[in-house]
Amino acid sequence: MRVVILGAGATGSLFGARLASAGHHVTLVGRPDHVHAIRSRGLRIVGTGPGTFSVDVAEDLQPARLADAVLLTVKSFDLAMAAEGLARSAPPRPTLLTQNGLGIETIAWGALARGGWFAPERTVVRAIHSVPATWVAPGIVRAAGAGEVVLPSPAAGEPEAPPVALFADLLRSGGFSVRTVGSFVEQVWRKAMVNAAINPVTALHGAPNGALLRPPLRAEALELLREAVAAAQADGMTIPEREAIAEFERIGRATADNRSSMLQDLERGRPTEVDALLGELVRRAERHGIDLPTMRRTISAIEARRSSSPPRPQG
Ligand code: KPL
Repeated sequence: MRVVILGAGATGSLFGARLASAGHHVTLVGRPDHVHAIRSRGLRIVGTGPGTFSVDVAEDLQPARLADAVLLTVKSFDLAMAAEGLARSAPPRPTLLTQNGLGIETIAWGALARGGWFAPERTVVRAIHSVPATWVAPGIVRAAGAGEVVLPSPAAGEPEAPPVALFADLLRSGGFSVRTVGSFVEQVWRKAMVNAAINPVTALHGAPNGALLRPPLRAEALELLREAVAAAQADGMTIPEREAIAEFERIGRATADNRSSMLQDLERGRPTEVDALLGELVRRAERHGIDLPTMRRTISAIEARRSSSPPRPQG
């Protein structure tokens, strides 16, 4: 299959390497330094499933015109721009979204429609994933375990349903563990809650995900998780606190050696997903008259940290 991956950061590159090793023709669309490194030395994966993989690279969206499938793996804050650019460059293609956060598909549908795709909800599939990937340097990404991809159950007998089976088969062929669930919206909430607890605490303390399973950081993460449970409940998504904690522990263990995406963003002096994750929860809670003070403080702390650390050279 011809697969184009739009957003060749750590996650997109790891997906690309795994799919290339399964024999797919992969093109990574990314930043110039990464593209040049891969062009000259191949894409190197260290850690779990190491090797050097042969993928095509591009700095523009031309390859998407002939793609059988597109993985849109940019961060949530770049999603609207990337999706609109995709739709302006290529006819509708089966497209997978991998971003963290709530309401991601609505952002993508709107942007794809602005770019000219008709009824993008028929071609776009959203994934929730915990595939642990860390950026090492241009051309090099570390995989720290297997992780999991969750997709919505394919809608049986609906001719215009999005192409879930295509992505489930594609990802499984690359060795990913894929689960399809009927209660996908609830899964999105569960993952958003876990991200709201893990990402900022690891980012502020420079700690790997596994450090949050033990004192003293566990208490800090659980305070955020409790506020996320309150936001979910206010928004009509009843997820008991003990289930949220069990999910936090499950993902924390599965990605124990990983550095969260927010920690990596801060370390690289890049924008973070703090608004898409914590900001969105605060706004949703506020609509129901509920204040989330720990989240508000944490957002300020992340923003302060980001503005005090000058952007580092990319790599
Ligand atoms: O989604 C993640 C992220 O870092 O954004 C987890 C699952 C926490 C893995 O690090």
